[in-house]
Amino acid sequence: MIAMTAEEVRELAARLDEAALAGAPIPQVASQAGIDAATAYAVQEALIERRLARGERLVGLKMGLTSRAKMAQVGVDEVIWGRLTDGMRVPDGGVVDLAGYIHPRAEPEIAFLMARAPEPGEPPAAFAEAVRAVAPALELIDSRYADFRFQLADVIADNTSAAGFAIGSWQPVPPDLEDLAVTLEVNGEVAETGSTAAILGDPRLSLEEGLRLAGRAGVRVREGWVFLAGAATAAVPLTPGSRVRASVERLGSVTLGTA
Ligand code: 0L1
Ligand code: MG
Repeated sequence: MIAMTAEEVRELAARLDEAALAGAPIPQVASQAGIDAATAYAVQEALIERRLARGERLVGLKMGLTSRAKMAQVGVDEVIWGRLTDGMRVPDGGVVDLAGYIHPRAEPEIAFLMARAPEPGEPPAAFAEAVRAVAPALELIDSRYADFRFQLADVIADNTSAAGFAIGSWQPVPPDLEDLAVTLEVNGEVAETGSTAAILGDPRLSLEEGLRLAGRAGVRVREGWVFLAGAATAAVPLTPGSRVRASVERLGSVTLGTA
C-alpha cells in the first residue's frame, strides 16, 4: 500500500472532480496509485470539499453496495459510504439533463430523514430512533471511471458513484420496513423488482452501519440530513427522454424524467 501526501490526495480528487464536470471518463486512478480504503475516503473528502468551495452544501450521507445484486453488478463486495450535497438533489417529478453524465444509471432506494445526530457510543437501536421519517428514493449513479469499471479504492474515492437523488413524500417509519416490495419502472415498464430486505436485511441496519462507518471517520449526521440506505435492486442504465419511477409498498413512489 502506498502512503500519499495531502497534495497527492487533492490531485486525485481534482482528477475525479474534473471528470465529473467534463462528463469525460478517466482510468482507475485510485487503484492504479495503490491506495487503501482509508486514503480513498480522504480523496472522497477532498473531492467533496471542491464542491463545497463552489457553493454546494452537505445535506446527507449515502450507503453503497448494500445488496448482493449491486455487489454482483460491479464486482466489489464491500459496503461503502459517500456524501450527498444539495447540488445532487433533483425534485420529485423533476427532469435531469443527462448531457453532463458519463454512463448514468438509476436505482430504487429508501431514504431516511434524520431528526438528530446519534451521540458517539449510543446503542445501535438509538440510531433508528434518531430518524424522523422515511421515503422512497431514486439514486442516480454515474461512475467517473471508463466502462463503469473500478476497484474498491476507486469507487470510494469517486464518492461511491453518487450523481443525483430524488426523494418522494416523507412518511412515518412503518414497523415492517424490513420487507416491503420495491419496483423500478422505466417508461411504464417494470425494469427491476426487489424488496427492502435486500438492503442489508433491513434499511435500518444499513443506517446503523452507515452512521458507524461515517462516525469512525469523524463524520456525524445533522438534524435534517438525508440518509440514502442503499438500493433494493440492481441499477438500470438511463437514456434521454425516459420517465423513471421507484415505488415502495406502503411508502408510495418517486419519479424523475431524463432529457
Ligand atoms: O449507491 C451505490 O450502491 C453505488 C455504489 C458504487 C457502485 C456503483 O457505481 O454501482
Ligand atoms: Mg445507491
